[in-house]
Amino acid sequence: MESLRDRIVFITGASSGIGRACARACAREGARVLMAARRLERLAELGAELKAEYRADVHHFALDVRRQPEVESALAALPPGWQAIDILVNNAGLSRGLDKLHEGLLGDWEEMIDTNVKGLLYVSKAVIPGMIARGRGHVINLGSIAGHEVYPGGNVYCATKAAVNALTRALRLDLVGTPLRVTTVDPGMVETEFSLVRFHGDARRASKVYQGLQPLTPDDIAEVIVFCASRPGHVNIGEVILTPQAQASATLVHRKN
Ligand code: NDP
Ligand code: 8X3
Repeated sequence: MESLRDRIVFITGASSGIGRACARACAREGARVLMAARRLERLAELGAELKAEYRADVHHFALDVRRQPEVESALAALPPGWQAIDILVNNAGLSRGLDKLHEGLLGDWEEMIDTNVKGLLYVSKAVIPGMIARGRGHVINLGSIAGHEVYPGGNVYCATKAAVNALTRALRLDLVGTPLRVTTVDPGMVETEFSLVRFHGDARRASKVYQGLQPLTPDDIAEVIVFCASRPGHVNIGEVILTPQAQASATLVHRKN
């Protein structure tokens, strides 16, 4: 195992769910944690917690990954001590709606494609050249089992996560000959704000998604991310798929009652 101590880990979407748990786990491991999301007040709160609990070195800034100029300028404007990012966790992402394709909302499609695909590309492009120049770096993308299988109503979300899968594999090819590593972590059902966002704030519908089974927790995913990031430099974990024990596929889930 290689220590994450003093490594700079940049996590997009650190204001909630998996990103938030990842920030916490990295801080616990002694990493320096750089956090971005749109909800600044949540990042400030989390940063204060991590400082108090782990005496962590943290820095946060507001970022909408869909805005390319903003992504570029925010990363270029990082304080000098925060620019040498070692590990990029491309976590910011969302689903919107579960409609049949021919009934889907254009706004939902745009938001998913702009965030999950284009946002991931914009952030990657802003960070990876520095990693190459410094001769070290690890890109960890949050994919999904939705990138491996489709399910009814998943259409555009699944397509964005299939794109994340393709981009992860393509990036690994493009970086061959450099010391950089590229990983995709692809969970099944994780209880976060994901379903609340998918159903546009309908909490009752969101809670039904996890009824009758024990879903993964954000901490479960964060531990996998820490594991991938802390392998010795010659080890590249390409892809990790993890689901709740009761979930056999994107469409086959065993629920009690
Ligand atoms: P949450 O809704 O809890 O968290 C999503 C995070 O993404 C938030 O911090 C949100 O921050 C951020 N985000 C969304 N849009 C943007 C944006 N335009 N710019 C910057 N940040 C943004 O969901 P999860 O933690 O579950 O999701 C994290 C990742 O994990 C996503 O990529 C998701 O697709 C993936 N995933 C989730 C699974 C699940 O079952 N929960 C399973 C498989 C993969 P803010 O709103 O403050 O900007
Ligand atoms: C989230 C998992 O199955 O709800 O990516 O699409 S799923």
